[in-house]
Amino acid sequence: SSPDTEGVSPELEKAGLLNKTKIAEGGRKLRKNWNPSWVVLVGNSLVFFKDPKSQNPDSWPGNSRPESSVDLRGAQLQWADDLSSRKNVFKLRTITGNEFLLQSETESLIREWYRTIQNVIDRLVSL
Ligand code: I3S
Repeated sequence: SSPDTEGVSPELEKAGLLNKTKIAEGGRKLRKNWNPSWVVLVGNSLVFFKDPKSQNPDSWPGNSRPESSVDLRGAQLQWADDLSSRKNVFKLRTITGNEFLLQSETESLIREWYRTIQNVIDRLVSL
């Protein structure tokens, strides 16, 4: 890392490839568009990348910047197999009314993501 960012990078909690679609923006429904996304849980945020090579915050803003990011404070998670024909789907709703579906073919993997994100949300409530 460069000297001016050393020591201030938030802790990287988890990173991996999930399928993602945004289904609402500010409470307004959007048309689904599933895409693979490199998802990084870091500090209070879930950060989405197109490029799996940029998960390390020390490389930001390197050759691939985040596509978008989500503030987990006040966010809500729920299993959402009713919202998709896909299996292993959960919905993440931000406090601003943005909604995402995240999905993996691997049940254990999506469960681990759910648990880890929920832990961060819970931790933020008590701060
Ligand atoms: O919940 P929906 O609207 O049935 O979701 C499906 C559609 O959005 C479809 O797109 P178009 O209707 O724009 O062609 C997507 O291709 C599907 O992937 C969506 O359903 P799943 O079950 O994959 O979430």
